Amino acid sequence: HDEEAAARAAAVNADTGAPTIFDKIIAKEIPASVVYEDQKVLAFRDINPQAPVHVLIIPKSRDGLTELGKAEQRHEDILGNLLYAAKIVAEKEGIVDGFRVVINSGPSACQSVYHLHLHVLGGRQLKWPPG
Ligand code: IU
Repeated sequence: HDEEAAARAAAVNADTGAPTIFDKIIAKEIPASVVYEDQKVLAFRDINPQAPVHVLIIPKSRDGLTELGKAEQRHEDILGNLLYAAKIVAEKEGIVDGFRVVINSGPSACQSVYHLHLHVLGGRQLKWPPG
C-alpha cells in the first residue's frame, strides 16, 4: 500500500556516505525532539512514529558507518554504544519492561536514511513477526 511504496521509494537512496539529515540534527541545524544525549549518541523522537514511543538513536560520530550491513570491526564500540543507549532510552520512556530495537539495513529492509541508526519502539503491544 501507500506507506510501503513510500518506504521503498525512500530506500532507493544510494548509500553514498554523504552527509544526511541526521548530521544536521546532530549539528542542531534542524530541530529534533531530543530524549537523551551523551558524548557519543543522540536520541530523538521519530517524526513518523510507528508506536507511542518511537525514538531513533544515532552515533554522533558514525565513522563512515552508513548501514549495519557495512559495519567493520572498528565500529564495534559505536554499535555497543547504540545498544546500551537503547536501554537508557527505554528506561527514560517507561517502557523498559517491553520494547523493541530495530535496525533496518539496506534497501530490502526499507532503510531510508544512510546514517546508522537504531529504532526503539514501545508503549503498545508489539506484534511478531514484523512486516
Ligand atoms: P529507516 O530505518 O532508515 O527506515 O528509518 C528512518 C527513520 O527516520 C524513519 O522512521 C523516519 O520517520 C525517520 N526520520 C525522522 O525522524 N526525521 C527526519 O527528518 C527523517 C526521517 I528524513
